[in-house]
Parts: sequence; structure tokens; C-alpha cells
Amino acid sequence: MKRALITGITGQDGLYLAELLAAKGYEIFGLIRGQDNPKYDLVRATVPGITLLKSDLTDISSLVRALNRAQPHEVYNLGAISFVPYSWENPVLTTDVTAKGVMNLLEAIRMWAGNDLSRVRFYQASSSEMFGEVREVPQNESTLLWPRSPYGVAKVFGHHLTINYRESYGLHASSGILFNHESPRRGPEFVTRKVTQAVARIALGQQKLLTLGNLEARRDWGFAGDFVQAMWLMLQQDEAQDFVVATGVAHSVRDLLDVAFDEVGIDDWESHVRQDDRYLRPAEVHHLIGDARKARDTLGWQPTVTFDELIRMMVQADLKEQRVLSLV
Ligand code: G4F
Repeated sequence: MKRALITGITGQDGLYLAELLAAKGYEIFGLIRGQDNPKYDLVRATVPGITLLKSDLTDISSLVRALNRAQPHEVYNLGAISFVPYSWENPVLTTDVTAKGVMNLLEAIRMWAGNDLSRVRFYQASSSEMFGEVREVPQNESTLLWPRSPYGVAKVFGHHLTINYRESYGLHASSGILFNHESPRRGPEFVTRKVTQAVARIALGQQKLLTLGNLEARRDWGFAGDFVQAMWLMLQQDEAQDFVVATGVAHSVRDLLDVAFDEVGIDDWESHVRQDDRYLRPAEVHHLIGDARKARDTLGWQPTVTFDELIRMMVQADLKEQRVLSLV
């Protein structure tokens, strides 16, 4: 039986990946932070049989202990401080977790695996935020990185370190440059879920206004359930490499509003939406769109859910959730 260790198990991607690996018969170990993590029960309920180990990306000794316990064949580093605006408020913590955490985990792997690094494969969750002020359109694996936030800078560090450990030590280490990926499990601080949750509440008469930042920003939004497939496929290749994972189609926040409000039968969303400069970022990433040809050709990976289907799925999930919440 293959064993996988996942950091960031409580997040959207951690849950989808754990479900995927469980369906493939893996024994799964998830690293969970803190004394009384409120997501402990959610993870146990979503992935029955998972072993949760107390560990923290900022504490290398806890990582070595977790590796010793799990003896993993595959390590997926999905743990990060991932909300971009937060990274301006807490740049030091973001660097400690999102950048230095990768160093801690890679060094912990070397300490645990000793001379036999071939026993383990490593996946690093890199991000399209690394492209920032984009140097070419669409972005591929060779596009120059120009990050625009402390988060993006931290991800660049983790990305290059992953490549460096592959080149220095021969570790099977792959970096997935994932464009925005969403689902009903997305946190409500991210724009897709913020919109779909508010649209559901507006449709049910529980909320009147939705306040947003930059409506012109464009993103290549895909479905998180599709994207975790690509992570797994990367670790099944003979050769470790880096891959852009994206749908190749970009939409604006306005397009997102069009689809989400349409799903509840509202066409005149302008009267429900306010733009507020409070939500603008010190440096914006205006337009991301990925070229995932390498993932398609090498991994055989393709997205299965369109932007329209994704947003409608999220609105429906939020309607369901809000109806249940209104009964309690
Ligand atoms: O949903 P977002 O907060 O996602 P962002 O910043 O693109 O980052 C996400 O995707 C990255 C992959 O490229 C990940 F690495 C990262 O961890 C995260 O998952 O914002 C998307 C866009 C931005 O341009 C933002 O300015 O939406 C714009 N936006 C407009 N109004 C808003 C809002 N974003 C948020 N969060 N809230 C708003 O009210």
C-alpha cells in the first residue's frame, strides 16, 4: 500500500487530494497545526481512515517526527498562508510558512530519508501568483516570474528551492504552477466564494449588498477537484518536472458576477454590488491565463469543469448551505 503525507490537509486542495488518494487505496497522513484545530473533525469526516499528525511547517523537528511516523512514498506540500491580501499584513509570517516552510520540509525529508532519497517523491504547490506583472500571455513553465505580493515572492522561493533540491540531490521533486482553482470548499475570503455565498444570501433575502474590490481583474479559474488530479499525475512520472495547471480561459470578476447572479435569476446585479477601494491591493495582478499544454501532453491532464459550470455549482452549494443555516 502506498503512503502519502499531505501538508495543508484542512484546506480545499488537501481535502480533494486526500479523497482522490483514498479512492486509489493510499494510506494517508495529514499534518494538522495547533492544539485544538477546529477543522479536525471536518477532515476526519471527509477522509475516513486518515491519520492526522500534529505538526507545523515552521517546526522542522515536528516534520521529521511526522515523516518517521508516516514513512511516505509521496509528500504533497499544500500548506501555506494562501490569502494574498493577508501577506501584506503579515509578510514575516507568510515568509516563515510559505517560503521557509518549504525549506524546512525539504530538509526534514533529507534528514529522514538519509542516503536513500529515491524512496520518496515530493510535490510543491506553486502558484500562478508568481507570474504577477505578467511578462507574456499566456504564461507557461518558462515565463519569467515577477511576483507582486509577499505571498507571490514566498511562492517563488519555494518553487526555486524545489527545483534546486531536484538538481542538487536528485530528489523526485515536482512543482505544480496552479492557476486559481475553486470549489464549494473554497474559503469565503476568496473572490469566487465571496460572490457565490453573497449571491445565495441575496437570492434568499438574507443580504442586500455585496462589496468588492477590483472588478476588472481577470483570472484563469478552474475546478479544484480537477487540479488535484494533476498533482498526483506529476508524482507518477518517471522524471520529476514542473507543470503549469490551468484551463487556458480567463474571465473577469464582472464575468463571475454575471454567471453567479444569472444562476439565481437576477440580471441587474449592478444594484446589488458596490465597489470599495478598501478591497484594492497595494499591487494588483491584473490578468492571469495559463498555457497548460505541457500538462496535457505529458500528463494527459485536462480540465473537465468549465468556468460557467464551476460558478453555478458553487452558487447551488451555497444556496443549499444557506437554507440549512437559516433553519438552525
Ligand atoms: O480570489 P482571490 O483572492 O485570489 P488570488 O489573489 O488570485 O489568489 C488565489 O489564487 C492564487 C493562484 O493564482 C493562489 F496562489 C492564491 O493562494 C489564491 O488561492 O482574488 C482574485 C482576484 C484579485 O485580482 C482580486 O483583486 O479578485 C479580485 N477581487 C476583487 N474584489 C477580490 C475582491 N478578491 C477578493 N479576495 N475579495 C474581493 O472583494
